[in-house]
Amino acid sequence: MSDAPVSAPIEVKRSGFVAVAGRPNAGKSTLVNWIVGHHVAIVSPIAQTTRRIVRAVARRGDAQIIFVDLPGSQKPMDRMTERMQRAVVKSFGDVDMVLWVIDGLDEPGRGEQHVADLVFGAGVPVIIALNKVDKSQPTKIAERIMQLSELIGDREYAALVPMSAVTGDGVDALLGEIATHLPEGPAWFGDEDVVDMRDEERIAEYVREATLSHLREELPHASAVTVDDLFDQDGRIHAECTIWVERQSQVGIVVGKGGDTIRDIGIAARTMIDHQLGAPVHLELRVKVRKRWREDDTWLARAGL
Ligand SMILES: Nc1nc2c(ncn2[C@@H]2O[C@H](COP(=O)(O)OP(=O)(O)O)[C@@H](O)[C@H]2O)c(=O)[nH]1
Ligand SMILES: [Mg+2]
Repeated sequence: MSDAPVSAPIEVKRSGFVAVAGRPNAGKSTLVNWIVGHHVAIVSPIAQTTRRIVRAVARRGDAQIIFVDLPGSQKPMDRMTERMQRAVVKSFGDVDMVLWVIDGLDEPGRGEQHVADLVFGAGVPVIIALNKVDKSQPTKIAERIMQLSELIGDREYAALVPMSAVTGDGVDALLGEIATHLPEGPAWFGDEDVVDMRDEERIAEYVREATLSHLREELPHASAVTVDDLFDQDGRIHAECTIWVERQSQVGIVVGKGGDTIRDIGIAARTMIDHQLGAPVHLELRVKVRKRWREDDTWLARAGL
């Protein structure tokens, strides 16, 4: 046995909930995944990938940071997005800080102004992450910062950090800023906790991500995933899920020729679930039609959306 002193874990002295806000596609979920080092939040190039709020726990020195990954902030277009936006605004009331993620590749316009009004209305410190600098030139980044400061006006923010959620550039500096601006507080989660979400929700999310990566056009928006049955069978997760679509014609697209597409979705989802939940999974997928589910409050509530 070695005599080397075992360093005691650093005690948590500061902690807090940080709302990760921004427009759809800014890279919020990618950033949260990078920071916690796990694929806790699903990601895709399609706007509105994030429908469920994910809480992910990270540690930086004596600070415990709980990221609240939110759906993108935008004008609602149906009952579902309206419910999502309500949940986003409500979340702002329960956090210690807002991390405003901005897509540095987009010229900030009215959508970003809408988000600015929301984040500065939260009444907590705001930290700005100017994302996607891996795809941007330094002069372009400087120009973006100028445009943003114009948009922000005399509203105060705690820090602005250019970064990339894909390469990790600037993420360390960003974490430093977040930790510095957190209030004193206890650890809300254990050190081994990474994600605060039920297995059922996580499985639904992974199936949804697999679905998104195999479907195009209007289908990603028209589809949703629910877990109908979930139990443990001799150390194996048994999950039965439904992929919901809005029209009969969409069933065929999800199923694919000879069942090809749904089989590929199943394989992708199973790999992800095995890996992230740390147990082999037996996954059964089916496709069902529910007309106008995006407008059906009762159904949305039952589906957890
Ligand atoms: N080049 C580049 N792409 C990024 C970066 N961060 C996110 N993306 C991409 O942007 C898209 C949206 O990311 P996502 O995390 O789902 O955005 P969210 O809607 O804000 O959660 C995905 O295709 C990501 O791969 C980044 O730093 N650089
Ligand atoms: Mg997201």
